[in-house]
Amino acid sequence: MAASDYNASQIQILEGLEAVRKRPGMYIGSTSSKGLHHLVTEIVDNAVDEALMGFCDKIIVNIHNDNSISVLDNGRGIPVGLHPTKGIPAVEVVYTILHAGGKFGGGGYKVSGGLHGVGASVVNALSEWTKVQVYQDNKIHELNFERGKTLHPLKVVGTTEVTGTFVHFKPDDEIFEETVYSFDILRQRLQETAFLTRGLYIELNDLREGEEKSKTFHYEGGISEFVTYQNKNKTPLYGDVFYAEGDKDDVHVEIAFQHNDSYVENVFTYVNNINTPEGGTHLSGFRTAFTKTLNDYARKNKILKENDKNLAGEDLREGITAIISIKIGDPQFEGQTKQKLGSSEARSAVDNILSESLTFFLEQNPRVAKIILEKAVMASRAREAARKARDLTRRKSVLESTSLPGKLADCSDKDPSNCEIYIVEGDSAGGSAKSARSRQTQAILPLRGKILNVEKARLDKILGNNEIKAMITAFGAGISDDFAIEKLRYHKIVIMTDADVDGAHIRTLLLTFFYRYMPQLIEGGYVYIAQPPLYKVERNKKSYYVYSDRQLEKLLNELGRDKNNKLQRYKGLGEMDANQLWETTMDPEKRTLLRVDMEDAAACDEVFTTLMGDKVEPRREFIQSYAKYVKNLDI
Ligand code: 1YM
Repeated sequence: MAASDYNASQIQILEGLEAVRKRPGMYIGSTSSKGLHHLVTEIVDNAVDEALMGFCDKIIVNIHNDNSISVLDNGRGIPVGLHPTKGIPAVEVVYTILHAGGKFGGGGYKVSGGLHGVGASVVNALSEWTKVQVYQDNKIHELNFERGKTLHPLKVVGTTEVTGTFVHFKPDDEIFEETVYSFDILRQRLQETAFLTRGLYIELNDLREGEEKSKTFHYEGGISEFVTYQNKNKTPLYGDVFYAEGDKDDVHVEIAFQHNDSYVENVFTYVNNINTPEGGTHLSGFRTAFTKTLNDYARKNKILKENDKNLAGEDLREGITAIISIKIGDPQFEGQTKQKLGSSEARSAVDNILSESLTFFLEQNPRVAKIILEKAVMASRAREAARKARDLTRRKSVLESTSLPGKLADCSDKDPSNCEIYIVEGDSAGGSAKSARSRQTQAILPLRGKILNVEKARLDKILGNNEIKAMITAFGAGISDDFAIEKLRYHKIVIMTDADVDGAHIRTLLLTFFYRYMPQLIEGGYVYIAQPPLYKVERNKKSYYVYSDRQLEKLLNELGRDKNNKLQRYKGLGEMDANQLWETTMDPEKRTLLRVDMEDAAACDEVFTTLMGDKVEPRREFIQSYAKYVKNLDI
């Protein structure tokens, strides 16, 4: 390769990585905690791909004391030979050139890959430093980078008996607002990956001083075990988890499900190991086949009589926990956030494989078939009752035209795109919010009692709950099947709760309610979480509001730590007067709002089952770990 080509490709590389550093959000979604954790996923995904190709069965992830992350696998090692056109080792290409990966290394197609499919070079560009070691041919090959720039040509630093890849990186604090890793977020993501990759060992070690802990995930049962895990705080209606696996049109499909005695439907869908909270063609293939196969069975076995109507899909899925995991070569995503699977071959693949294996399963397990169908019949009756109750409320609202809830302080502007509604925990905070707000565009709805646990009630009961009724009428868009987003009276729905366990609980309840009964609110990006300050620091009559520990650290460094600093920690919204509340949390010019996405809402489900489930132990663990977090904030 001529020197000028080499220089040209170097310039190209630097420009590419510079683009990532300039607009990191475009490549990893955000530079908040989410983006920070996403870096780990990007590296781990490469190791998971190696496992899916059958070359690796163990991945070790370590969180180091400086919040750097290392990932080790026992695969073949990233190729170290020169890349045919770039003239540098393939491993260096993978870590320095955008969108590199997969294909050119030879071999099978890439099935895993991060949400944005951008891979290792992005992680490298956004890290203060990165070390990559490849164990291959009894040698340890090493590369080191600083903010994406290669520090030296690939070198051999030692010998080894094993093969594999080791990557160690430290996220750049010039880029990330948050640089402290959460064991729990990584735990959840890695555990999910282990469930989805049957047989793979994943180990997570927290090596930070005072935080030392370790977890290993390994599931020979794959997604069947995932279903059992999801149902662990619930009561399953039958013993066996249904499982099917098959290939059609180059789509690999795995499906597992089991019903429990609750009334909610929990169907988790994945494409190439990535969660697709907005569903898509794989989900609709599942639904069609599930409904049709069960109705066919019910007719054939005279459980449905000639004049009976078919059972509705949603009734058949009441209380179901299901995992649908497909692997597909070149998935097409659509929708606003590009998170909904559009590939049509996924629909027919899931439909075909489920229809065939479920028909067989029902014939083999008539007792299970009977349980599912009986639950659906009950669900159908309850839904009919709910419909009647709803018709009644609807007629009532026509009669009384001013049926807005009494405690709602509405805004005067009538254009929904200008309007916001704050859902506020408690009357006292509600009072402050009412005097603080900008009357024209901000409405306040204080919630008095605890809102109902929607996971444990059917729609008819949910519609009887006062707090929920107040929200439905205030929003004006209906609920469940009748929900009509175009009738929504506010385009921002802001949840404002205290920064304590109760506040977290109420927020979870609200999000779960929206997720279950008004998912369009979350899909459309209308739901937000207010960010009240955690501290006020006063110094020489000047006050500073502080929203995170990191910010506090920074401010105290700037001001200098001395006795004249007065530090106040806000435990609840009630500790702020109307002025402070406006200035810190409600003023559209100054506040920060967190927009809730489907992934956040879906994650609530786990917290929710932990907090509200029948088992005491997980709840105690949650509250204890949360209490520790709050105590840390106090320091
Ligand atoms: C700790 C992170 O990246 N493992 C890893 C990556 C690769 C391979 C093996 C690999 C892939 C192929 C052939 C192939 C990658 N190679 C490439 C590329 N762990 C980690 N383990 N041989 C080895 O895909 O054909 C990209 S990722 F492109 F260089 F082949």
